[in-house]
Amino acid sequence: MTYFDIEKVKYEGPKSNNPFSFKYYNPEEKFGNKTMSEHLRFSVAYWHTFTADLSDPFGVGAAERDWDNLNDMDKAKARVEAIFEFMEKTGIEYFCFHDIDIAPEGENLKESNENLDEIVSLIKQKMDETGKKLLWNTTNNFTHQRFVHGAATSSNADVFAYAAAKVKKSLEIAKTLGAENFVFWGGREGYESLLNTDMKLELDNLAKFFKLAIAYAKEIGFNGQFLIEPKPKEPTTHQYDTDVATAHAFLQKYDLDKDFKFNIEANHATLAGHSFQHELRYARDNQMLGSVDANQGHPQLGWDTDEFPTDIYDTTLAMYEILKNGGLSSGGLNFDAKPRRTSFKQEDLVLTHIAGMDAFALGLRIAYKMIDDQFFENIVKDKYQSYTTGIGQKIVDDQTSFAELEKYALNLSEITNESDHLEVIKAQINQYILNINNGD
Ligand code: XUL
Ligand code: CO
Repeated sequence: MTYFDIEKVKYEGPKSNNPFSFKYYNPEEKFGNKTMSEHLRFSVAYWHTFTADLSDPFGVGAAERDWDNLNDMDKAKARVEAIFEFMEKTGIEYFCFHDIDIAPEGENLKESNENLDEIVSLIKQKMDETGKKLLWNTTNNFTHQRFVHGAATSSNADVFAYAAAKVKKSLEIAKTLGAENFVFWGGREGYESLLNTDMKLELDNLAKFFKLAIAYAKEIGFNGQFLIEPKPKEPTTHQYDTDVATAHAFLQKYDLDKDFKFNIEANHATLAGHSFQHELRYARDNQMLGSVDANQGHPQLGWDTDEFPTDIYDTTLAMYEILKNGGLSSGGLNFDAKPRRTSFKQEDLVLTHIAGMDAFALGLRIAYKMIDDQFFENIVKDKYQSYTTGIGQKIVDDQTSFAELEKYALNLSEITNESDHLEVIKAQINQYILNINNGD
């Protein structure tokens, strides 16, 4: 059975009119010592692409999928066939999933685990045949009603135990499939209201949960990178892993910061009132940038719309941060993104990924050129040059005191500041975007 009636998607360059071709993503083209494919490490998200039906709070599913009418386990198996064909045709090397994306939940935990075992062995066989790799897996500890008060932060200790059992199974799957990372997104780790919440106990428990997970990973020899995916709200009013800075402080407080990095999602950054670049920069500056959920929000909608990334301004600045980080190491660019409900055909799954891959490929091309020219570096060097000599140098080197600074200030006749010319910088970025050599 064939699910995508197309040839393998090829690079045809920016002048091509073929929607099933790459305009900017040329996988083998080299930038420095890495190919585009090695820089970008694209990944497909099982949940949006093979499990979701495009329902929203106001409407039922709209997606038309070949596996719609199959029963639970047959549907799960068809999806495995479909995702591997999809990765082959799009040239995407990685995939990611939650436990419940790949196999239906049974009547109880034991049955759910049996379903998982059957599908995981099918996935393993497909991975061995095709060489495709698991970027990360994770545990869905938020959809089922048992997680109504949270999972690791639930007020009900039975739920803490159940959530732990599910993560234990997911870690075993990660080990079996050689996952390069393991993600924790605290889907319901937060609160509806502080009026009835013991925030201290909940945060202590969350840290204990992570320590137990680390101990079990060590015990079974799973060496993938642990990642936390911050998000400020939705589904809870307040999510504990609000943003990178908050989650980093939490990790440091509980002495967990050496065991984790961050999986940064663009739409979560904007929900937190930050730019995507801000979250990447904060993580990079603290050696905590692990992986990226590549998507974008909608400027007029205030929720997590998970659109495919097409804004090249954003992808350029994201790729700038990633290149300056020396790449993503074991991480990648995972399309945690879904077609709009109006793009309901199966072929839209391919077309949306092409759009996202091209947007990041273009971002890589532009950011690479900017770094080659030391564009931002020169701007920043000029701006902060007062810290490279005299009193500025002393401040940087911890060689001064308030008394000395007062003496210095008393002797200053006048303070002169320079203009930032920020609008010129923005105009120059436009020039970079418009003048980029598209590999022609
Ligand atoms: C939810 C979200 C999740 C995580 C994995 O907003 O981004 O899909 O990426 O649980
Ligand atoms: Co995500």
